[in-house]
Amino acid sequence: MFIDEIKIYAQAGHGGKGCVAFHREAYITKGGPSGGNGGRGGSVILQADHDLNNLIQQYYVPRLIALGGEGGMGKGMDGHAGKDLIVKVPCGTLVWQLKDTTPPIEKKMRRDDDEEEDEEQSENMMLGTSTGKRPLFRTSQGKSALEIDLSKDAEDTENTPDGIENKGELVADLTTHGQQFVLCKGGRGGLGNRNFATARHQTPRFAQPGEPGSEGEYLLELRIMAEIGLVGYPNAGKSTLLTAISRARPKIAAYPFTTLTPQVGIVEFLPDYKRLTVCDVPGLIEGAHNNVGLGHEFLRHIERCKIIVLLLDMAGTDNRKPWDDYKQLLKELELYDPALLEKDRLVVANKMDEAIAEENLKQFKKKFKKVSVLPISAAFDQGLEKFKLTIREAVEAAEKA
Ligand SMILES: Nc1nc2c(ncn2[C@@H]2O[C@H](COP(=O)(O)OP(=O)(O)OP(=O)(O)O)[C@@H](O)[C@H]2O)c(=O)[nH]1
Ligand SMILES: [Mg+2]
Repeated sequence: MFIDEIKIYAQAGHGGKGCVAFHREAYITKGGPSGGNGGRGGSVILQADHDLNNLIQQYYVPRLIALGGEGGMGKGMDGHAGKDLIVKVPCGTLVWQLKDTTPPIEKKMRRDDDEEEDEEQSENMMLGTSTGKRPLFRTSQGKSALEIDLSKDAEDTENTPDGIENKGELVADLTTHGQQFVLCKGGRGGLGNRNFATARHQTPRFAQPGEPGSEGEYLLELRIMAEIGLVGYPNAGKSTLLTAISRARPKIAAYPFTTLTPQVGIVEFLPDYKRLTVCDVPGLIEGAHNNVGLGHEFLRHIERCKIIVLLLDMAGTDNRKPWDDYKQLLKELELYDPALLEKDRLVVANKMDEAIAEENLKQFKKKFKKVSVLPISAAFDQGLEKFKLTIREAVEAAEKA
């Protein structure tokens, strides 16, 4: 299963409470306050990891809850801090905050304030209109029912920033291996009573409670970090090309939509061992923006690519025309995000081993005189060295720009 978007709930640990205690020891009278501090709560931390390629772990464990801190103890002993919960996510994960992380206690206090204001307002309303908040019963055909204004509820639910449709606010983008982001910070531990002893108040019989940790709902979205994105119609040979130039082994077959999830391969260049990552996304077809085929869903994975390779089937399998495919692919990319067309593009003609391909390529060049096309045959290893060199040069040029 490939998961690239998942909603999670995270809650940091509560701080431990401070202790009220007094020192007791033989021959020491009035030993004074000795309550230790509570430990801080554990935080929920996201850490980017290049060994992961999707968010499947969060699919199985969508509630990330860190441990609380221990309370303080007598004899001046501080409580243990709660252990941080470090959650590994793939590089390229974006974190969207769906709900605020205000500690529940603050929320409650705010809510109480609001309620007081509401009560004042409703009193005014009651004075203004006689019906006020009185329930209204309607009778029809001998039956009576309470009238409820549903339109108000509908407005409320429309405005709430909930659900995956509304992504909320972007709070982090984890791109490099080892990068950490504190999703929810653990609550502070409370101070024990020994902190409150003063010359005038030598026996404080109070201590602080720990503070609650922050919590919230988040949406994790994976946008794969690859330098090159392979885009093409189904059966164009994207997976065959990826297999030929890297050690990735995606499934290859002569039917459309063989590849159902994005696949990443690493191309290694000798003699300097430079590495480039290539991402093969499931095929696009006409109307993908209307969710035809696998739709636009996987195009998010080429958003971060430096180069987009448009792979065309020059043999025109399934009676398709390469020039129509080319136009359609550009149109679908534009419909997804016009910024994709501003990226550097490389047009590659595949299946040049087939008889009809030469003729099609000539016609294609006639129709698009300004577009330079690189002919290859992925299945027969033709033109692949040139392809690898071209993508390397293009990536280096894009990096310099
Ligand atoms: N003759 C010829 N056939 C090829 C070439 N490259 C790929 N094919 C064939 O085209 C078919 C589809 O190849 P895939 O690599 O699965 O195509 P894809 O673009 O990944 O397709 P989807 O995953 O369905 O989007 C397979 O039967 C391949 O053997 C080529 O250079 N020449
Ligand atoms: Mg494929």
